[in-house]
Amino acid sequence: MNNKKETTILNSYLAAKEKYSELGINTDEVLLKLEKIAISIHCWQGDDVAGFENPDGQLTGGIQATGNYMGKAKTPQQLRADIDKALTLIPGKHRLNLHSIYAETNGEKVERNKLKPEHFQNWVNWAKEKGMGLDFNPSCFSHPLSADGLTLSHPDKAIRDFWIEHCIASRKIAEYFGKELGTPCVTNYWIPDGYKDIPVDRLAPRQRLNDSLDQIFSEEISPEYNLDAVESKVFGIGSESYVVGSHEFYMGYAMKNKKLICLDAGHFHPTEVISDKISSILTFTDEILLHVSRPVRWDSDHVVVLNDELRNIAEEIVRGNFLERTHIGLDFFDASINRVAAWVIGTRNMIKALLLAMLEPTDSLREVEAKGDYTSRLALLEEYKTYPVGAVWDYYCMKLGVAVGTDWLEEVKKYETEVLSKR
Ligand code: RNT
Ligand code: ZN
Repeated sequence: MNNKKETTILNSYLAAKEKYSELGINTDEVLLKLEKIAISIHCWQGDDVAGFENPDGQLTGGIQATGNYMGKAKTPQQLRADIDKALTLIPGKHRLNLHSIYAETNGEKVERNKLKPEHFQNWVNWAKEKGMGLDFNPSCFSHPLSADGLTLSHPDKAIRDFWIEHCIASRKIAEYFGKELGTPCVTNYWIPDGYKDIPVDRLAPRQRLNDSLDQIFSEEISPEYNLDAVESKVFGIGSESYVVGSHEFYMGYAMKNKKLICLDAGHFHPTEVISDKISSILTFTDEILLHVSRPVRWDSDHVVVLNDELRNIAEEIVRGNFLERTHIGLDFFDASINRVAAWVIGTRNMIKALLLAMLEPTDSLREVEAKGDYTSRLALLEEYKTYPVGAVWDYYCMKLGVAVGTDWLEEVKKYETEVLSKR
């Protein structure tokens, strides 16, 4: 960046700083706080949730990545290179969220219930080098034993046991991540189980799932190394009429068994939002996991944009003082655009939303609200929307040595020409 550009960014920042200080906000302090927030970036945006077990296999489980953009990562080396590229364009230090299908088995066929920490050693080494934490997910989809859409709730005990063993193996891998990297791994359990058409027995599959989860979690693992989260869903492709792991099911399970609830933004009815659920759940539990995503008409997992719901999610976390108790994970996969750009856009938006929330004079707004002055509440909230957050954001990127404004796009385009287009 040339000096002139730098000076402009700095001057704009100083003007913005002044403006926010009138509201009692110290932007320097906000940026130091923002730098400490680690977003859990999902590895699966890089290869359309394919993994390395069977990269050309079909993605099943009722989730879909649509599009056929060139340059998809096909090997662990390519995927890591793409994530590395994305990370250089995202300010701050973050985490990587892996799925068990990203194991590296050296060409050997290792069944999912036999996976071991050693199959993730390259990922651990990679994370260590960067001082990053890892999060994890057992993969209960895209597998012959999940072909009929049932896994942990399957009526066949042998199939259920396979998936229980897979989840137990995954939990051990997660524990290893936590030990090696010095930060607890959040392990998230999502299963596709459900029925396309109207079931007769809604209870038995849920009882079986309850029992399977109890078996998976029967061994104590220190929360210093691993935290378990369970993710509900309202419907999936092929499970339109019934989902075993519904919201109520996992709410009950998590409360009773002291697990984290994972709220995915795309897993509720179309007008239902997760932002409103955070404060309710955190009234009763210590921590929560979010899968920040963007559903468009259905659970489509579009790249996260800076829309009202993203802002509301960030506001809830910041206003409620929940930053320490919320694990912010991303969950989207768009195969129709440059995948590195997708990561950069979505993650930068998540951080921007947090910045916006942190620049709000919440205490004074709370006072206005407590007095019943809803006129001022609305008026002020609307005015603050056009405060100069952009200047603070640009300065933050510059300060952390990351491309400012649209500059990152040029770098992604260059990477596309030099690397992605040659795959
Ligand atoms: C599926 C869930 C789940 C997956 C990932 C790949 O609807 O959202 O979290 O997207 O685990
Ligand atoms: Zn999810």
